[in-house]
Amino acid sequence: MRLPGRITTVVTEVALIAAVLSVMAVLTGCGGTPEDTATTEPTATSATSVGPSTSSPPATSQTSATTATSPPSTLVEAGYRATTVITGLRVPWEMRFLPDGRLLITEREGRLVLADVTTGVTTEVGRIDVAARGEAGLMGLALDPAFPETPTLYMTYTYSDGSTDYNRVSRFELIDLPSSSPRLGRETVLVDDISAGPIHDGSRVAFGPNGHLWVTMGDAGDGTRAQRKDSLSGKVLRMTSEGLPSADNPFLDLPYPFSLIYSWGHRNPQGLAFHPQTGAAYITEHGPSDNDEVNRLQPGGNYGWPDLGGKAGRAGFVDPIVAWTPTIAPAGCLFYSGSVLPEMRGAFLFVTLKDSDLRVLVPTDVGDFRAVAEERILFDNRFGRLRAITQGPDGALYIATSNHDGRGRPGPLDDQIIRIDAAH
Ligand SMILES: [Ca+2]
Repeated sequence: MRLPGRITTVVTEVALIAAVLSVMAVLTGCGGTPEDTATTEPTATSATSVGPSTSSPPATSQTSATTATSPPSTLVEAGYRATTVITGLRVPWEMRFLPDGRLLITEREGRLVLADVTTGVTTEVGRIDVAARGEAGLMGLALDPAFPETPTLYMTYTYSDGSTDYNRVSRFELIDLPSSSPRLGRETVLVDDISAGPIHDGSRVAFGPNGHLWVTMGDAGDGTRAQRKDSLSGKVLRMTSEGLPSADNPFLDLPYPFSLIYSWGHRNPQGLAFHPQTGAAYITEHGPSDNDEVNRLQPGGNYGWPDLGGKAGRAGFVDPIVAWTPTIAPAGCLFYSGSVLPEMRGAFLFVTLKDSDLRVLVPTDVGDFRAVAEERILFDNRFGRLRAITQGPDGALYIATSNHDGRGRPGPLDDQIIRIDAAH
């Protein structure tokens, strides 16, 4: 939208079939969701700590953990149809489809939710005892590559040791997976004691090619950490599913856990995806007031923060593929590989928080994304802040709003999961 020198297409509205509707029906039909009592906005100073043994919102119980939603609303724009499929979430941070088509969702305040995107029904799977201060809390989520034969999850979250907050990467068992009410089981901590803060916690987690587990970590509010190799902050980490450094990691000469570092000089990477052909990792990254970036990761690469931002062209540093000033706050990303939206195949897609839209970066070469041929902007300011995106088994896109995160203006349906497919 504000990208001089680049082919930028602001997609305009073609038809507005129906805006948000049935609002009252949703509100009156829920019968009290677990979040009904949480009426205060999260702020940088408020602490939310929820867990199995601590005080939970009063509405949380076995019988009220399942919530049904109203019939969906639909919005058509530029040949795409956006349909609200899940409502009433609180800051959904990551979503992953299970092989059976159900959608697993982390909420930043600590809840893990299973959703049926065909019925709108959500079920609480468990709660993590998180320190949900500012941008921190329960964040990244990945399924084991052998799921469901190996029914384990990997999550990143912020916790408190009583005086200080840290981020960690943990593996969790998922119990009674085939049932309608699976629940969280035993936790195994993989990486611990990573600096955390109310801002810049990174924490996107995903399995890449060859079974490597990748984790993004922000600078946790101190940019100098990004240039220090005795800190895991401001880094992208690569490890085995046991939390050990991958065998060909670039800094194996460093003592554990710093041997987990794959790339460095990052400020706050909020998106992580892998190229379907080359397998290369890509991140979206938040700049300060300038130079939000999309980066193609190289092993051992220094991406500049806090010394450099954007395309600085400095020896010893890796430039981004593309940078945005003013900033847009890019978040979850993916390479689209479905058949429902054929014109997006091979494109790099991401959602933005600040600019509140869906971006499509068409690469100059779909075989290896190194430059942008065209940037398209979809559903600009239609749903508010957007944090997560995933591709469904049906080939449709699913995006999640983040309007309850303290920086948005939540509507009655928020936060929502919205399916995007072709309008015809
Ligand atoms: Ca950079």
